[in-house]
Amino acid sequence: MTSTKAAKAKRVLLTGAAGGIGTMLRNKLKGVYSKLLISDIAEPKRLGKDENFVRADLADMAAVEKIVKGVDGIIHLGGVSIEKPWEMIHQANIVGGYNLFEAARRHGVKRVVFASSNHAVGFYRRNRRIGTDAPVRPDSRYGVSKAFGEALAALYADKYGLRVLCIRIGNVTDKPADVRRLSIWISPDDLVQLIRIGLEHPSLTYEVVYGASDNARSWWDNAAAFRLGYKPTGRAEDHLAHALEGQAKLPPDPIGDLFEGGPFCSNEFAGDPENRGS
Ligand code: 15L
Repeated sequence: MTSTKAAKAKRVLLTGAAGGIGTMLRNKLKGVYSKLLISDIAEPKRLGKDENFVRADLADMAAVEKIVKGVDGIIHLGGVSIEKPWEMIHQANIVGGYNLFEAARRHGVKRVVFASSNHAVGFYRRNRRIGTDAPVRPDSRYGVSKAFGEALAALYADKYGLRVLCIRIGNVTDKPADVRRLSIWISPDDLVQLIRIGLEHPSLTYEVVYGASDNARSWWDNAAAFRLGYKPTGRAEDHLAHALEGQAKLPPDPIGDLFEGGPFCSNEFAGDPENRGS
């Protein structure tokens, strides 16, 4: 996607700007959307002089309304991004997610790209291939919060006309870190491509897609993304040696290895693996 004048002129808010993905994407997004406002609960470590940062706690509606006011589109990466105790997930992802969508509605924001996660469907078994129409099977409280975010996004799209793309992100890094990531990896450039589809595609209303590159071992049918014109350029298998090297450093995880969510599934697992998952 080349940067058009219209795209450049959009006022875009990026939440979660100090987090892992936010840090990776800030510069790339700045090249596309020159009016990029970035926000997080804490100031990013290396904040560029030309970056427009406003601190906001997503659990504080008044603060969220302030950052949302006057923007055309939001890339919502903010919140807790791994498994944590319920109170933390509840404040940042459930209350924070609601505040974000509700503030967007109140201020007439047109589009939201919601960073969902593979952990909304982590309890599917690895021998299955699933589309985005498969029912959610969260593998963690974190995964539940992402399923909640997708449902919230659907409500705001269907009832209030917000245009939303939910991206079930696999794992964003320069190279896949281990064998599981060979199936779910997405390059930063491919993620930017999906974000741009969410903020710019003319006929998008509400869609869930997988945030994955062109991975030969993928567990996901990403037809919904391809229909929107997504053309991933990253290929996990090009980094096989790197992934195998990373895998060799990991402890064995026989339960996690059964399911797409890996360690998020084996963490706190107290069930019978024969009867669990789908
Ligand atoms: C996620 O959703 C997390 O945010 C990230 O830290 C990774 O754990 C990733 O999933 C993954 O599944 O590898």
